[in-house]
Amino acid sequence: MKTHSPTVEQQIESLRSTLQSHNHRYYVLDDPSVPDAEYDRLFQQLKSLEQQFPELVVPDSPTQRVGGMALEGFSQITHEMPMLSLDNAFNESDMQDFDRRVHERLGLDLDQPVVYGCEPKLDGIAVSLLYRNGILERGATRGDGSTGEDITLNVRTIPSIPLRLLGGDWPLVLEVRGEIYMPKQGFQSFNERALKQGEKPFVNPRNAAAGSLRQLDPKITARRPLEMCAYSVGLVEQGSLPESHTEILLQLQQWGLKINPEMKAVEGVAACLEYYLQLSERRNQLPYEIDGIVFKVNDILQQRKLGFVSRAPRWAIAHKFPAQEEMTILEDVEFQVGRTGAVTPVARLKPVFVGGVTVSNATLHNMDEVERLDVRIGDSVIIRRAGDVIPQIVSVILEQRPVDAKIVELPSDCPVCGALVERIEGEAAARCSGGLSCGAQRKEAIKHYVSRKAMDIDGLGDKLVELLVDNGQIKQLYDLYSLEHPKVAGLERMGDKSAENLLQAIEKSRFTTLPRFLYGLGIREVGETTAKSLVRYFGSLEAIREADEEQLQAVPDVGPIVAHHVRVFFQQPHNLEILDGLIAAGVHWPVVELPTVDQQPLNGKTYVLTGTLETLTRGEAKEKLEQLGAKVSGSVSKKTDCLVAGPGAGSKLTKAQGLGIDVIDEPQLLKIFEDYAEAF
Ligand code: 5U1
Repeated sequence: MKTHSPTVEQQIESLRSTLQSHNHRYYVLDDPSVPDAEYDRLFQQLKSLEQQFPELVVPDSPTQRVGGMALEGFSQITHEMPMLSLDNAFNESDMQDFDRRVHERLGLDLDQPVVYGCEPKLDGIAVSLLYRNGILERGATRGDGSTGEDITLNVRTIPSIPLRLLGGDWPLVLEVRGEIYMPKQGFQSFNERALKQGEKPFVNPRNAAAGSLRQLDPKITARRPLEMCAYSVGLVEQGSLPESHTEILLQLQQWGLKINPEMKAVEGVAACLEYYLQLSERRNQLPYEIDGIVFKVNDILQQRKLGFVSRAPRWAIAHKFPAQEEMTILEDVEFQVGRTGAVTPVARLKPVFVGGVTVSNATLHNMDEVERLDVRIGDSVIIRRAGDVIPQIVSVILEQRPVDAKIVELPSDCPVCGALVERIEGEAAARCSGGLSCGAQRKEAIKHYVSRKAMDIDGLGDKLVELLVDNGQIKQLYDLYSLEHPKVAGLERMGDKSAENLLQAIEKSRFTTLPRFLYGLGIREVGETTAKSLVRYFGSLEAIREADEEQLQAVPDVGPIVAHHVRVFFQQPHNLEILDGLIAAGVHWPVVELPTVDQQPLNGKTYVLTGTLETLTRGEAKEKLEQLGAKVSGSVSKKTDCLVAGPGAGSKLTKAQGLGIDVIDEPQLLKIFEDYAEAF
């Protein structure tokens, strides 16, 4: 049979529907079907064909998401069907009342359970998307419910919003309603980038979504990590939809829209309350912010019978979670001194109930943050407490600033020891210059030294350290090892047995490992991993102590800043005196045997790196592999033992597969590093 090559129109159409389907799998179903590189290749093919045949470009082509000029302003649109809001329930009894009202209006007995559709209430911006003949025609904000703003150009840039619906059989006119939001991860990365570039970060993901949609230039919106989740329909013409709310959402999903994966139908109000409890426990693990659960009578006929009251339907309710943001007054700012001398401003607040607990303190991080927030004592502030995160001041209500609001000033002298407080250029933290002569730094240094990952001295908690420093039993770290039983036993809430146990634990800590000891010294920027790397490289404390910054930087993981801090630490006579004191007190460790070349686990193996690595740079991966004895080569050959392939890997991967060479991905490479670190 004779075959015809496809026409340009057919090629273009095929590329469009393939790209649309990949897009749907990636952004809507979170289940990518092809590597990014393949998507990019198809996209470029389509773009190039469209450039050659501009008359074939259509607005719903995947290449046309971002385009056009910035607007002068948004035009107003009228919602053909008003966009409603929801009544709120704040507790179980509000929910029971809602269910009772539903039963009464439907003429049902209370023992006949109503079926409710349940789903999280996303903390974003409500929008309407109008599809005509399956093609996205208009996107609009909710506005006041009757009139909103035309944000079509901006919604078109959001990858989880289909420009044309999938499948067929859609109504001629279909208005989809839902929430545009910024997932937590995207919000965090966006703010980190903004802060790095000296720009103002967003206060929360909701404001970030609102701010992003309010952009007059769609190119800016396109760069924001926004998503859209559908939760209902508005206008529907010439076509029919299923008879229950949850089935309608499943139908929208079939047409390519994203719906919430937590959506489900349950029977009766008790099951609604159970759903609420279960989701509130998982709230902090969800990848997006939610502020409650929405319950809707599932049967559309029952919804019609129930109708509306003012602007809210009688068939739906939002059961809200306790607020994660509240307003309160900043009563004072105090300064705390940490282990490394960092002088940190801490906000003392008028107690306020937020995120399920009463909050009276919040961190202000450093003076840059105080200045960025422009916060003054006496100000009304918004406090946020999400999950177990330390409460934060997110913004100041400037309109409510009292005339006598006091500017927050960094003290010139340390509030604990009186030494000068210094603000070093390029560093966010201000520091007390008192070093270990500062009581606060000494206490923190001891707490760190005895902590689990360092010397692991059981029974020596923070309170006891404070007591021992305050009553003069410990002046320097090494005094730990000359504590006397009667004096310890005489301390508040101690006694003979606890004192004995504590002294035994201290005794036991004399025999440790060099990485633990090094970490326990509390050198700035030297965490557990860096301590291990230093020991693995130099083998002894003497060698680390003598190393200059250049030699230190030869250690994997050690850059100029860490090298500088290590060098400075070992240059301070005071620190050397403490070190020698600890060793004189009997702290010791086994001699570290540096692996000889033939003991290195990857000795003689050749690795090749290709594609993108997500958690490591190429340089870091190479360094670590070399440290394990491997040779890292730039090209694949018969001599290659293993190819590490990240996303976007191309010809090297094909070649390695052809030669039957082992191929691993980044997580497998990390596992090799981890296994070696454990063996160390
Ligand atoms: N999940 C969900 N959020 N939300 C918000 N469903 C839902 N329904 C809403 C609103 C305003 O309104 C209904 C009346 C359609």
